[in-house]
Amino acid sequence: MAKTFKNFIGGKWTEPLTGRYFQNRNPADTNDLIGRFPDSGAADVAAAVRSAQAGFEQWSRTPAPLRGEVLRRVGDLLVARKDEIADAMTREMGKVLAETRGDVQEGIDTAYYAATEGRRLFGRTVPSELRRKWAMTVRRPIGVCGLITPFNFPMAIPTWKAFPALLCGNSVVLKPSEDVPHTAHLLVEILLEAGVPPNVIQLVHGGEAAGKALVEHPGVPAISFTGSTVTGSAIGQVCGRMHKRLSLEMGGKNAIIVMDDADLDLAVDGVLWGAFGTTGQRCTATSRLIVHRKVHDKLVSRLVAAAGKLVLGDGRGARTQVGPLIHAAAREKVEYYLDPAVLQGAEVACGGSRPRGARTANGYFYRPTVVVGVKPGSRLATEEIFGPVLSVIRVGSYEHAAKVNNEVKYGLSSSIYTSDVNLAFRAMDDLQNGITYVNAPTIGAEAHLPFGGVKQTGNGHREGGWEVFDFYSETKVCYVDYSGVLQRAQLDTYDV
Ligand code: UN1
Repeated sequence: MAKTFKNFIGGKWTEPLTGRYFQNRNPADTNDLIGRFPDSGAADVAAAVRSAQAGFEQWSRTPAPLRGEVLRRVGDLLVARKDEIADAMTREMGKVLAETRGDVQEGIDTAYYAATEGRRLFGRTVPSELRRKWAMTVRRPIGVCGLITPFNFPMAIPTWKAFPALLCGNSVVLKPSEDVPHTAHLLVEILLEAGVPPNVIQLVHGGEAAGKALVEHPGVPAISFTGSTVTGSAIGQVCGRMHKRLSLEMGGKNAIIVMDDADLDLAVDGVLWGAFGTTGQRCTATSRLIVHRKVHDKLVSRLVAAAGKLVLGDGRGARTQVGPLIHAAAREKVEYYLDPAVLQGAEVACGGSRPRGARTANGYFYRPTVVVGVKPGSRLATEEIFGPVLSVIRVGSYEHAAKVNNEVKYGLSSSIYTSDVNLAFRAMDDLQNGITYVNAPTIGAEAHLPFGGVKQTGNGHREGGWEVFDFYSETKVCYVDYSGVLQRAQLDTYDV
């Protein structure tokens, strides 16, 4: 009998007021039922927000260095339980164990980075234009933060949002993806064990109804969302109307450019990892390969040979290199894009079908796929697929490659493989993305640098690094006039 999980609301594990639950199954073997999780509604969210408001009163007054200490303990607990948590993550999300361990590591890095920020969280002291007057800024917490997270990084992304939010003194309501509720459950257990006061963290499981109620709740002044651009715009409209602070991290159509002077061995390894790691289900995944015609055929034939050898299976298997897609709809989306009508004349060079064989029969597997002859501007070249599909576009020059890279509506990450240092620097100037890699694939962002994209990938905010603390805090300005007389800014002047 699979376990029935609860929400964490009001300082205790609680059943949903809706009385409804959804099933969480292993995408590598749908016969494996992991558990039943609450399908929460607006009343559950309202209870969570009430509790988080009480938590905010306490936590916002806790000194930031102490909040940092709690997060350091969170990091320590994640270190101690890394393998066990990674195993649970692979079971519900599908990617291979090495990758879920990396996902937990990203959470650990985020915890330790936030912990040290508790002893910084700098404001500024600035000279006043008047005598005997100080001017300075301090950072104040905002209130209850509503965090809505996706399935593909079940640990890293909730930590990217929750840890800086908590460090800044906010309380949190987390609504994780229904595809990975178990990881969120484990994370909240760890936060509580580390000493986050019970009202400060709330976990509300569920789908669209719970997410919508959180976004629309007037007691939640800040929302952070990672997911599709379509959902992000719907959230943006509500937040705009309600004057909420909003951080959006959305789609990508990331490209690796391979120039004719590139180290091709390095490029093959990079493209394979970028395109098929996490079964292509990263916002940062390499979904386009823009390759110089002089090396096109050689690179494609090596890629096709290597992609065909990748071992598919349960991510917990020792030999597995590529796990399943997250659910049936994700695989159907991949299949839709590989339909001849959508391919628009492009050609499937490898993959293009579900694997055969008993090992993959009960999961949402799809073979790593390389499509050649993709035309710039076509659907395969411009739309996010979020699966193991690489679209190859042939170009004749760096200028053309940069143009193709930029002619999509997304702008998360990009990459160039070249041995020409001048070209590498030109690419860093020209490519319209939040992140550009040189001689490395489009994935692999580190927790202590800002993460995010331009154009329709985001809305100007960044996660990670030092910039995320701006999102989760209000800047307050304090003026102290100790002259003892009325000094009127902009009106009173003094001799030098
Ligand atoms: C995501 O896909 O939403 O750079 C996050 C990377 C990871 C994070 C990806 N460190 O691929």
